[in-house]
Amino acid sequence: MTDLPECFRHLPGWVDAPERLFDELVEQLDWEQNDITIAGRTSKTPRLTCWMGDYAYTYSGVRNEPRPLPPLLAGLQERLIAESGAMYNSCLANLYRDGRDSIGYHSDNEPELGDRPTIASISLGSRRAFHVKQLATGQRWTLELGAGDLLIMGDESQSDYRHAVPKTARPVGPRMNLTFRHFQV
Ligand SMILES: O=C(O)CCC(=O)C(=O)O
Repeated sequence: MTDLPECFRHLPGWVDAPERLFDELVEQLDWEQNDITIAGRTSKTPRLTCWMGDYAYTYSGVRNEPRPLPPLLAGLQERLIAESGAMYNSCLANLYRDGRDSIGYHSDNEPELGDRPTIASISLGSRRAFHVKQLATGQRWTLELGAGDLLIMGDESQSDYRHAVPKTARPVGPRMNLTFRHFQV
């Protein structure tokens, strides 16, 4: 397997006590399951989500009203700003309840994120495969993201690549992902 493109930086085990953070966030966040409309077809998102920050966020035809960022995540956001040198003011949390939950190939390229956004993505809970595809060549990479891992996606990661967490038939427990973003209005 060739190394990931440089605009994806994987830092395994970056979060201290990831199990405790997972348990606290499962309890504390206001999880919801949205309807999404893609190509005129409406269905339930195959995962639970919680959008936090100061601004509403519209993607896949859904307007997400923001919840406040809990103190637990505000501290983490400060550490991520120091680690990556990028700004963050919002967080999208995803909860994959089991292997049937997933996110299809996409990029985080909403206009409010600006050109060449840097996204800091933290994984908690069960290990899952993370797929990356280069648009120009179709080349693909697979990365295993485990509890406490940080993935920083910067530079051309959102313009030239797509990423996904596919469904798996393997018996897996719940996984949470926190993607910190800088929302500009
Ligand atoms: O769960 C992940 O690792 C990725 C989540 C993601 O791609 C997103 O929220 O846009």
